[in-house]
Order: sequence, then C-alpha cells, then structure tokens
Amino acid sequence: MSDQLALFAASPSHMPEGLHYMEDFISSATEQELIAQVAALPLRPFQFGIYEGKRRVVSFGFNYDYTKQRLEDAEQIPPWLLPIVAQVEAHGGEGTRIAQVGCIEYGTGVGIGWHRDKPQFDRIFGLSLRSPCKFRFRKPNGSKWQRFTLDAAPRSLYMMSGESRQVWEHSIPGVEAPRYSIMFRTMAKRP
Ligand SMILES: O=C(O)CCC(=O)C(=O)O
Repeated sequence: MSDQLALFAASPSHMPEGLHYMEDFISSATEQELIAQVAALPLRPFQFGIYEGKRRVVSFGFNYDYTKQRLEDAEQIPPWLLPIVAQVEAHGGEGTRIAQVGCIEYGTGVGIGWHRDKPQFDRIFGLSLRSPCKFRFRKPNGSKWQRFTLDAAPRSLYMMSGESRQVWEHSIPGVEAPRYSIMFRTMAKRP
C-alpha cells in the first residue's frame, strides 16, 4: 500500500475490497467554498437517454452520453477545482491522474439508483459536501445480495477501486437534507 493510500487505512476490514474511506478530507472552510462554487454551476437534471434523473449535474473533462453510449469531451476542469483535484491525486498515490470530474446536487429526497460506473473509468473518488448519505453497496451472493452501507459524512472522501468498483454496485437512497458531491475519476487503461 502506498503512503498516500495508508491515509485511507481507517477503513473497516469488512468493507468491500478496494473501498477506502477517509473523514475530514477537507476543512469546513474549503467545504463552504466548494458548495458555493458547485451551487453556482449551470447544473442540469441528469440525462439518461430519454429519461431524466432528479439529481442535477455538471461534468468536466468527459461526459458519458447515454444516447450515443460513449464518452464525449466536456468543458475543461475549471481552475477553482484544480487544488482539490491535486489533493485527491496526492491521496490516490503515484500515477493517479484525474481526467473527469462530476459535480452533483441532490435535493431532499433525491438519490441515485443501483449502478456501476462506466468501464472507460478506473478508480472513482467521491467527496461528500453539506450533509451525510447512506452510500450502499450490493453484490450477488447466490440467490441473495451481499450488502454493505458506508455512512459518508460531509467533508469525507471515499475511493472505489478493485472489487468495490468492478463487482459491487452502489446507490444512495433519497437524502434527508440537500447534499452535494464531487466525483473524481481516473481513466481505465485501454487494452
Ligand atoms: O454522490 C455520490 O457520492 C455518488 C455519485 C455516483 O454514484 C455517480 O455519479 O455515479
């Protein structure tokens, strides 16, 4: 484990393999600044082909187009996000290069359904802002689901890699208070 990943080592051992979690990744002052920046973005309802999700999003670097089923170029990661991108890259360890950032706003009662992130991406980091959420995981276990729930606190960072990223699905039930998150994604290596 790299020195940087050792900083995530508080993760309980019963977590899905490859899931790491760190509380207080940022200060309250930085959280307030990031919330103000994200809230000022031109957030739009998440587009899922002909469907629209209730969470509102903006993507930088790349955007996955569900109609065309491919990644499209998106606007460059803006300067105000670069310090936090650098902080996430440092925690991800040597060779961590964030190529895509997604900013998400969840109103009260809004969540995200079961899914795995697109295979074009490799590791996924999520910074939680403003209020907590139940970050749920499930994977098939015979005819049942094996489940795990991470209580993701505001200002915490999780990282999904390995099985938690490739095998387990994740979802968030409707949040009890408005929540923002910033997702940071590295690219998968092409075969
Ligand atoms: O808001 C979060 O922490 C999770 C978002 C997520 O799962 C996604 O954008 O694919």
